[in-house]
Amino acid sequence: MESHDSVVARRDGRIGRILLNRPKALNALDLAMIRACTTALETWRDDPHIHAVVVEGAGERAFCAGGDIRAVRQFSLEDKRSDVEAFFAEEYALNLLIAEYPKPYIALVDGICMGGGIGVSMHGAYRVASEHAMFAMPETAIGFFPDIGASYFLPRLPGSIGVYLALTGMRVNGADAVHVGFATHFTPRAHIHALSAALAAEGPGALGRFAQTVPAWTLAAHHAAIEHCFSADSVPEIFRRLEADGGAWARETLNTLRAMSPSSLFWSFRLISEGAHRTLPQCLAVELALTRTTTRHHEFLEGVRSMVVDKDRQPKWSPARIEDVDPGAIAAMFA
Ligand code: QUE
Repeated sequence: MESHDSVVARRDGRIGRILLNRPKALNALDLAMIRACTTALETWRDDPHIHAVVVEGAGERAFCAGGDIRAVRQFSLEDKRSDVEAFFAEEYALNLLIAEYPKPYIALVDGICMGGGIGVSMHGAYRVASEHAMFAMPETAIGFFPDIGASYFLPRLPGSIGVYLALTGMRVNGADAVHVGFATHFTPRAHIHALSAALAAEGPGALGRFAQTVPAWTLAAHHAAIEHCFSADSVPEIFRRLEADGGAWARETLNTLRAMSPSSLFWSFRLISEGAHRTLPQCLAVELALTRTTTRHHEFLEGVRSMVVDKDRQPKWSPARIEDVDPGAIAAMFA
């Protein structure tokens, strides 16, 4: 089996193992890693000795913190459009390969799992979360949008939780991940290593034996408010409902939303609303088309600069207020 520094792919007993191995970058996916994962999955698809695939992240902090969005911004600034296109086209093709994979694909998420990391876990049959798991789709904070097939799976999470998670970028802990549907099993970190070994020896049957009862949903107290506010049919109406609520949770949520790119809130809301009626391949195609307009947009260049490159965390959005977002400019992003 081919083996790269940043991805270690190897056979182990009855399974194929993929280790995302760039811990200093929180295992964020670059194009070489995407290609290595794709090659491993294609090699194992028709190998009768491989009964399942297990994916893990190296180090204690992250499963995978996302895609290499810093490189994408640099390509875009240098007008290297074919490099931008290759990154997203191959990343989304990997997401679809995982979704359609004929063998159980099992992600062991024992740390940060955001954006592209959710793309290489959520589409698999099984996602095991530990108490150190932290799931989030934080793209509205960088002027982008929830991609990697999120426009397919977010509108299919219970109620309006997917819209809430997409617009606020709210972090979801390992137990809550099972409640909202990011994860299928909850297994504490102390047992993840034994689970991983058992998967190689027995296959996916080991999952149930290591799964523990999920602790209570921390957002239960706000469930009704989330459903009321985020089932609105537009971003301004979501803001109006949160303002009308007036409680501490609603004010906190408004503050979170006001820090996000207003334009990004609009195009993300539209994408997710429409995704409810599309297949996964359709969603990925629409997302790929949206990368062509968003990655050139001021909001993406400024958002990645502020949150990932310079880390000043003070992005200067333009327009800066949702009241000033031009619906025609949002519609043009999808054209
Ligand atoms: C919002 C995001 C991302 C982010 C930070 C945000 C994102 C992403 C990364 C990231 C993390 C580690 C890396 C890297 C990129 O950060 O999508 O290259 O090494 O991929 O506030 O959406």
